[in-house]
Amino acid sequence: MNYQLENKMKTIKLATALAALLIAPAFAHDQHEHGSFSAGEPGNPKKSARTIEILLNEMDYAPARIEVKRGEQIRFVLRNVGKEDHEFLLATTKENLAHAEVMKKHPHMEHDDPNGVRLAPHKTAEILWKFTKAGTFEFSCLIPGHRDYGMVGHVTVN
Ligand SMILES: [Cu+2]
Repeated sequence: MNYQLENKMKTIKLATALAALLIAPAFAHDQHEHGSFSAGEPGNPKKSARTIEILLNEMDYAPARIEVKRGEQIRFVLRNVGKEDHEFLLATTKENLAHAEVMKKHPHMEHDDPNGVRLAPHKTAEILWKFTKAGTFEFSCLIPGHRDYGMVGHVTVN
């Protein structure tokens, strides 16, 4: 193989590998393999769900502690009744703390993920979530300072 052709082949192989990396998450999403969520998976709107309303305020959640059964689907109705923006990010404590570090550098990061939302004052949002794993998870507001002041709640999945 001459030098030019060999280089071309290398480029093609690299491009193929990159394409596979880009396409893989899209496939995973289509197949509902939400391996990237630490607290379970996005809910299925066609299935029944228990509604839990949670109020977001300076600087807490009400209620701040809930219990669910493994496999249960919850429709979180989130209302920001405070005067500042607040978030509800459902994950493990480990994941939220890592995320908090990123938020220190980018405090205005917007969240519109299946497991989280940022709400302006007086806004309401819903998150449909299926708790597929047993354990203790949390919801937290990672706007710098808010978590430390008390914006963290816990979900126990039995
Ligand atoms: Cu907050």
